[in-house]
Amino acid sequence: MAEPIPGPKGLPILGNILDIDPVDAVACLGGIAAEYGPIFQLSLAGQSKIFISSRDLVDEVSDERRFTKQVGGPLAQLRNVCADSLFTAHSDEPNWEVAHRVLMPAFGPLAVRSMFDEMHDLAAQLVIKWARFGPQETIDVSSDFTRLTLDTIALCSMSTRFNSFYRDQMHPFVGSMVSVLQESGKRAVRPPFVNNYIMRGSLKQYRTDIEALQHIAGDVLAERRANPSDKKDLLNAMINGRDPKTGQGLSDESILNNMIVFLIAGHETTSGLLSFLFYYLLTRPDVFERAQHEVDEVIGSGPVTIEHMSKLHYVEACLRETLRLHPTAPVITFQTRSDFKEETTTIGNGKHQVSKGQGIVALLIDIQRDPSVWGDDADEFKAERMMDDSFNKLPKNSWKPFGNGIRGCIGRPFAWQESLLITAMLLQTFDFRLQDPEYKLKIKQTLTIKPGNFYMHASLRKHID
Ligand code: MNH
Repeated sequence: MAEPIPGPKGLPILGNILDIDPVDAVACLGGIAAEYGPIFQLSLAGQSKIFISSRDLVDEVSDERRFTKQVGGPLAQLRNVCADSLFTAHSDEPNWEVAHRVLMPAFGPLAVRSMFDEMHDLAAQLVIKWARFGPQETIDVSSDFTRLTLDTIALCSMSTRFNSFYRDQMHPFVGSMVSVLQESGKRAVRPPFVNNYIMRGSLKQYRTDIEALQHIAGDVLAERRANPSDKKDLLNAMINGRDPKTGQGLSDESILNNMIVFLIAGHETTSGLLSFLFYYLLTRPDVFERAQHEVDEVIGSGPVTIEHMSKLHYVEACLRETLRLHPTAPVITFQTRSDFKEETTTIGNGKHQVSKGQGIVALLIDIQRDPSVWGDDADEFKAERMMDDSFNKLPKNSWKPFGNGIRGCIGRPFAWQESLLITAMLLQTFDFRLQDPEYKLKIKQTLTIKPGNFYMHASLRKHID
């Protein structure tokens, strides 16, 4: 017989909204999981959500014959910005399939290799900035990594230079994007009547920011149409690509929506990954030494090239372990497929019933620290468990920072190459120290997570002249 799913009692109308601290919602949800167990239920903004936090449960909902991605919460709000883009489309929307097939080759390993020189150009800008700063200047780690990842996705996806390293104020796109993301997060936990009738000031600003994003993307597209090039970037892939199955191309609207989505999905997650990685490198001298030693062995003091990328095995293990402890996109949400025949199905080995359309939120931080997979030292950073041999033997669905199946991250090879490259260049060039040797990791959350108030110093290594 089905057992009810436990959870804290909510208040009428607002449901459990007061149980969630928006500044660090994920930690709060982890706290509720510690009290109620690996599956619990909450009512948020009038909707019931199931939360899961064990590997076995996420393994069940990862079955794509029964379940698929649910576009709910903040993602559903993001549809106000980019409609049925790759990231925000429901799985049964026709534009998702078409965009997926058109864009897969453009994000494939070969295409990403061809972006190496542009990635290198921007990575070098960061290296030069920190070198000119000198060892006394304070580096705001996440902020400079955000400049890097944002400029990289803008250059590689639409051949536009945001030049973030040369401005105090970020490019206007960034301001509007940050506001839109924050507001989408807030709207997701407010009832619709509050969003649309009470918060009129916020709504007006939200609309202004959305228009600004569409306008900037629209200018880039118009410029490319006026000056066509044969460059193999993502914008040209969207303009010229045809779906091999239907022969369809992407409409201009769809191109704009996806351009905005690449910039949104393609920078904060990678910037957070690099920031958390540096937190571990700086607080674990043994890890730093081994990673820097590998860079010295593989690359030496010459230029970093594409051929080096597949040889940095320990650095790669550190990136994987960082994403295990701090999946920078901390939740993914599932529901039963729209073409699933039954009205209900079960999870928890037949124990709990879920009905069609019920949202199931996978708490990746807790899932990826499940002691039944990782042992009692699950909370510790141990890159050894992520070296190729062990990584390839992990139980399936125990490490999923890039999401699930066909709705998983299309930008993974892109993010990986970008992260390996900048890490190699930084370790080759600098030694680092924390600004505050007593720094304790704080998590700052928007839609993604990153370390809060994390500052460091960089000094040129002795052998570099
Ligand atoms: Mn990315 C989907 C994590 C880098 C573009 N990405 C996802 C999902 C996760 C994710 C998790 C699934 C979301 C969901 O189920 O709702 N992404 C990451 C992480 C990094 C990352 C942890 C970096 C580290 N992503 C990137 C980059 C790009 C990108 C870089 C673009 C260049 N991601 C996407 C897109 C999707 C996605 C687009 C949606 C794919 C789809 O649904 O078809």
